Amino acid sequence: QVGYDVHATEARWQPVWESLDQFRADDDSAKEKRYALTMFPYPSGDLHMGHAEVTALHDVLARYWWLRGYEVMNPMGWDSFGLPAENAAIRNDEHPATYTYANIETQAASFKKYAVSFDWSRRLHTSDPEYYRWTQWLFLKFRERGLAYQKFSPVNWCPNDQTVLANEQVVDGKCERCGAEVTKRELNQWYFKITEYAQELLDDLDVLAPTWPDRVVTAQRNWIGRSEGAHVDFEVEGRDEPLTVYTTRPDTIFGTTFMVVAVDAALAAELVTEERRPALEAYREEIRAASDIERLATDRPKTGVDLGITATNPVTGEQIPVWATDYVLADYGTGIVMGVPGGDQRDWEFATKFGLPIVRTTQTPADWEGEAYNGEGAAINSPAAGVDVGLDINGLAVAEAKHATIAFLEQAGTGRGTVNFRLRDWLLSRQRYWGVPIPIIHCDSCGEVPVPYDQLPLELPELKGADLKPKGTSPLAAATDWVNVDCPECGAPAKRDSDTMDTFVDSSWYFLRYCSPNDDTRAFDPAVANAWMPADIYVGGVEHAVLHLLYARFFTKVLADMGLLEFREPFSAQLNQGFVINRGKKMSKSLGNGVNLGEQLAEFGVDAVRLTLVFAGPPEDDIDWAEMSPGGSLRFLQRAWRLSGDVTSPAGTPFAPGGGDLALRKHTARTLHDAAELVESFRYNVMVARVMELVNATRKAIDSGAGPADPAVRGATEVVAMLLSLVAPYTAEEMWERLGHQPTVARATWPDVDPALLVEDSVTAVVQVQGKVRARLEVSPDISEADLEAAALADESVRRALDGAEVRKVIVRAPKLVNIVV
Ligand code: ANZ
Ligand code: ZN
Repeated sequence: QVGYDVHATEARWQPVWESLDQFRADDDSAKEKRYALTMFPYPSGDLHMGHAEVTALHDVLARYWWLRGYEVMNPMGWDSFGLPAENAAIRNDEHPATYTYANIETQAASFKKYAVSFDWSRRLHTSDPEYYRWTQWLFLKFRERGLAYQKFSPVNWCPNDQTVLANEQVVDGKCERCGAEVTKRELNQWYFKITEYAQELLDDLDVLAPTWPDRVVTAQRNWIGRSEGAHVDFEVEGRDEPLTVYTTRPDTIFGTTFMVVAVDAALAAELVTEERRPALEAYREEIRAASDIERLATDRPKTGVDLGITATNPVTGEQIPVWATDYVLADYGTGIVMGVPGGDQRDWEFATKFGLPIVRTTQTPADWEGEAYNGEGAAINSPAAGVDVGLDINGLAVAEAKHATIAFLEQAGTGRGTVNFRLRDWLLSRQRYWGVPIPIIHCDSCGEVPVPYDQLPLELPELKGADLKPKGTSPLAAATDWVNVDCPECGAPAKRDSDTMDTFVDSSWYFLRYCSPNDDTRAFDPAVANAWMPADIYVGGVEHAVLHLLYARFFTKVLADMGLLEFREPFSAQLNQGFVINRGKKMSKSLGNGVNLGEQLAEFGVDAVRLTLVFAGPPEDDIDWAEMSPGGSLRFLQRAWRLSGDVTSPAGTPFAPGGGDLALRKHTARTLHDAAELVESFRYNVMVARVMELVNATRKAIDSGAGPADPAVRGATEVVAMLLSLVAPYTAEEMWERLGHQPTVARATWPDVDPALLVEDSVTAVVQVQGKVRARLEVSPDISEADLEAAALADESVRRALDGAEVRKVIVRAPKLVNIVV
C-alpha cells in the first residue's frame, strides 16, 4: 500500500470524534486541571492561514496535556461585535447579525474539519444577548465602584467612519481602518478608570516576566509609562491659581526659559491676552489634527503662539513668557510644560524657531555635538555664577540634583515630588450600532440612571442597512422607540444612552465566561473560575501585546477586588506566534500574494498543512509559505502511516512491547522523554524533527534490522502515532486503528519511560595528570572506579605524561574524572 486517502480519512474520523465528544472538559474532574486558551477570532469570512497557524500551534500543548492525564479546558468562541459586520450590513442592506452568524458557522465548520481539540460545549459569541447581558452587568458593577464614568473631552474622530477612535487606532494622523484624516471633537464619553490600577498593572509585570514574551512585557511597561518627577507651580500676576507643570527633570529649573501650554487645552484660551486672542484662534484653526505620537515627534516643525503673559520661575524669580503649542498634549501631565531647551529637543527646536534663550543646566559629555542633552552629567548654571537664590545644585548628578530641587520646592511650597503615568483612562463609547448598548438612561431630573439589573440584557433594537449609515451620532439615537423610555426612578420621559461599548470590553472577560458558559444567573461561577483560572497558556498574536492584554488584566484585578476571583492575573504563560507571510512579504490583496487556506487543505489535507506550520521553525518566527513544502509534509505522513501497516506483532496493551531490539527501544524511550521537555518549552518544531528521526529508525529496523515482527518496532510505531496526534490527528488516528487499537489515540495515556533505557551508551571521562588534562576516554556510564583507574593508567598519552614518574595518588570520580598525582 502506498498511502492513505487524505480526504476520505478526514471525512471518516470527523463524525467519530464528534460522537465520542472526547475533549469535553469536566468541571468536577478530580484530575489536575489545565486551561489552554487561544485568542478567539473575529468572524470575518472563513478561516485564513493565520488562524490555521495559531490553532495548530495552540493545539499541540492542549492535546499533549490530555495525553499527560490532565483535565483540559480548551474552549473556543467568537468576538462577534464590531465594525466589519456593520459595514457589510450597510453595503448589503441587511442586519449585521446576518453576516456575523453566517461567518461564525463557516468558521466553526472549518475548525471542526481542522480538528482542533476544542470543547465545543463551551462555545460563546459576544454578540449573543445571553453573553452581553453580563457585559452590561459588569459595566454597571464597575460604575458602582467609580470605575466607569462620563466626561466631556476632545476625542479622535474619524469623519469617514463617523466614530470616535482610541489613540492607538490613529496611525500617522489617519484612521487605522479607513485611512481618513482624523480630526478632534468634544463629546461626552464613557471611560473606564484603568489608571486607578496603573501601579499594580506595572508591578505585576515582574511576576509575569519569566513566562510572558519579553516584547509583550516591555510593550506594556512602556504603555503604562511610569515616570517620577515633580509638579512645579509658576505664579502669574493677577491670577489666583498658579500654572502647574509636570516635569521629570525638576533639576533643570534653572534652564527654564519659557512655558508652553497645549493649544487645545481650555487653559490656553483662559490665559491669552485680548490682544493675542485672535492670533491664538487663528493658530487653533490652522493646526491640523495629528496623533499624539506625531505631536510629540521631535522632528515635526514647531509651531506656536505667544499668549502675551509671563509667569514667575519659582526658584529664580525670573519672568518667562508663556506660549501655546501643539507639541504639548492637553491630557498628559497638567497640559502645560516648563520649556527647557538645553534638556529637551522639542523645547530646543521651539526656542530656536522663536528666538527664546537657551541655557544648559547639565554638563554635556566631552564629545557631545548634539543640541538638547538629557543624559547623565553634573548640574551647571544652577544657579549661574554669582547668583544666590537659596538653592545651589551645581556639581550634583542628575538624581541628586532632582532630589535637592524637589526638597527645596516642597520646603518653599512651590512644588511637590510626584509619580506620573502615561496610561490614560480607557475610552469605551462608540457611536456605532453593532456593539453592546450602554445600560444607562439619561433623565433631566435624576441624571444618569442605570438600567435596573432585572431588565438586563438591554437588547439592541432591530436596525439594518441604511439605518446604520454613520451620521455623526449613534444609529441608536435615531431608533426613537428604543431610545425614548421612562426614567426608572421618577417615571418622567427620559432617553437611553445611545452609544455602544468598544468591543475590547467584550473580550476582557470572555475567558471567564468559558468557565460557566451556560450560567444564566451570573457572569460566571466564581468557584469554577477559580478552579480553572488563571489560564495556563494563552496563545495569540503579538498585535494584542498592549490593549487586549492590558484590559483583560485590568478586568481581572477589578473582579478580584469585587471578591469574585482569587487570582489577580488572568494568564500565567503566553505564546505569540509569528506571521504567515508569502514570498518574503506580508500577505495582502494589493500584492496578490495571499495564500488561501481552503485551497491548501484541498490539495494537501489538514494534517500536512498543520504539520508544515508546526515544523516550520520556532513558533515565534514568521513562516514564509513560499519556502514551505506541504507536499513534503504529506510524504512524511504517508511514510509514518506505512509503518503501522508493516507491524506484524500482535496488538497488546499500547506501549508495552515487551522487549525486542534494544537500540530501537532506547531510541523510542529517548524520543518520548525529550518530546515532553520540548513540548513544555514550546519547541514544537524540534519535537516534530525527533519524530521524523524515529520514523526513519523504525523503517530501518523493519527493512534491514529486527524486522516487522519485533516488538520494539510496534512500540516505536505506537509512540510515533501518539506524538503525531499532537500535530496530525487524522494520520495518527489511522495509524492507531491499523495498529489494532480502539479510538482515540488523542486520549491514550502517555507511557512511563523506563529510566534504564535512557542511560547513554558511553560517557567521556577526563584524565588529568598534575591537574592538566592528558586524555579523554569513552567509557560505559556504569564503569567501576577500579576499571576506570586501570583504563586511565593504561592510556598511551597518560603514560607519556607520567614519563615513568612514581604515582603517589589517584583520585577517581567514576565515570567522569581521574586525577593522577605524582
Ligand atoms: C522639563 C524637562 C527638561 C523635561 C528636560 C524633559 C527634559 P515622560 O517621561 O513622558 O513622563 N511633558 C510634560 N507634560 C507634557 C505634555 N502634556 N505634553 C508633552 N510633553 C509633556 O515626560 C515628561 C516630560 O515631558 C516632562 O519633563 C515635560 O518636559 C514633558 F531636560 O520638563 B520635561
Ligand atoms: Zn428621572
